[in-house]
Amino acid sequence: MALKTFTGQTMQEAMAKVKAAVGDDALIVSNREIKRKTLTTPGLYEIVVKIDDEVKQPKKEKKNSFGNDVLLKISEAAKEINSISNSKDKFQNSNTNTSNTNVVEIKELQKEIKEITNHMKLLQATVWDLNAPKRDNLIIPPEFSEIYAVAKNSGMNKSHLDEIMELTLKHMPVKMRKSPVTIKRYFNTLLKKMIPIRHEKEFAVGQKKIMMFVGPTGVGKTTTIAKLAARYAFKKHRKYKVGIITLDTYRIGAVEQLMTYARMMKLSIEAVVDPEDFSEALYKLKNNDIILIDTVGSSQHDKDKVDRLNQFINVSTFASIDVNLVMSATTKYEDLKDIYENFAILPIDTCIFTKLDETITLGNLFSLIYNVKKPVSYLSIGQEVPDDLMVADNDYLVNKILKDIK
Ligand SMILES: Nc1nc2c(ncn2[C@@H]2O[C@H](COP(=O)(O)OP(=O)(O)OP(=O)(O)O)[C@@H](O)[C@H]2O)c(=O)[nH]1
Ligand SMILES: [Mg+2]
Repeated sequence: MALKTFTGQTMQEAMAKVKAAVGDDALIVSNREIKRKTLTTPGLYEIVVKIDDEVKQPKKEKKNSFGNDVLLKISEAAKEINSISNSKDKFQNSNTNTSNTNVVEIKELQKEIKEITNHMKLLQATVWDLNAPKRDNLIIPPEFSEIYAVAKNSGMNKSHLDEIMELTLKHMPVKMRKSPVTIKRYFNTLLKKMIPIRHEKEFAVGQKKIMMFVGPTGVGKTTTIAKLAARYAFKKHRKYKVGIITLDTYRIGAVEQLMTYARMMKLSIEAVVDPEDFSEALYKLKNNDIILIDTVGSSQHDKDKVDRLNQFINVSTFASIDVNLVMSATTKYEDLKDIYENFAILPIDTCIFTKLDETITLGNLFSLIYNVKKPVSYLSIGQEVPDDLMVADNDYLVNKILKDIK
């Protein structure tokens, strides 16, 4: 008896493959949806069937040679391990001089390893002492070395890290400081408290929400809007009426990009060029619960382009505009800070970070938030519309920042 897996973009397609390969008598062991169909990618469904030995034998030949080689090696290794453990049993049972000598040798070896480990720990602490960061005569003790190194390598700004360390050392009870485990737990909790989060609130019927998305070029503003539109219109318990306005009418294809999403989701969309037309567009979409506004991406140094957005923000009379600064998590701290400072001529309410899937360090993101003290509202973790979006979660962020620490 063996198991064989068949996949298809739909369950029907996977089933057709089962029938073609094994016939009508196939015994299905399991079937499941691996990936649901999204607006932009097909689904993936899997059926596992049981096939008997006669069928399996010829098919085994077809298996790729890599799989066979690995299996062969594993089974050979298993045999070898078996024979070694058998001979070890024999040794132990025979109670000869040789086995006694072995036990003594192993004990000696264990003792030596323990001594070397102790030496290494001492050496590590000495090196740490020599290089230990000093702030206002405060020396960071060796027990903090691992957490300090991980946080520093995460892209966190050094002066922020030193400040936090100082805070930790000042407030942490002396007894707790002796154990690296409690230090890590304390540090983890502290970082979490330092990341303000804006939780997603349901809003009352009749209440309007207008959200504008601003930020540098190519960070994922339009994609995030498409994800949020789908989230509010279809994925939440209450189905909100969502309208979209795009101010990005300069670039060829930009309007079309958003139109495509709006058409797929059957949402109203308006394209606006001038601030004067903006109030008319808002009026046209007045029956929507939520209006999402896309803007043209601009370099943070193009002050005129950024400032022009203020003209649109000031036009809205029937609801204030919630301004979301979208930034990529792949941008280093100094650049994030520069982006924030230049976009801060707009009344920024929250930060959204994208492309978390494209980086393994998030200390930069932490440092920006620590510095500007604006809450994080959403995190984008991939290109898939609408699935790769999550509401901001400081547990998730801190665990990623301190990822190397178990
Ligand atoms: N890996 C990854 N790619 C993303 C993410 N969000 C967006 N992208 C990709 O980034 C590229 C740019 O996305 P857009 O949504 O067009 O970015 P934008 O900010 O609207 O760009 P401009 O309008 O040109 O300023 C696209 O290829 C997106 O699929 C994300 O979270 N992860
Ligand atoms: Mg865009």
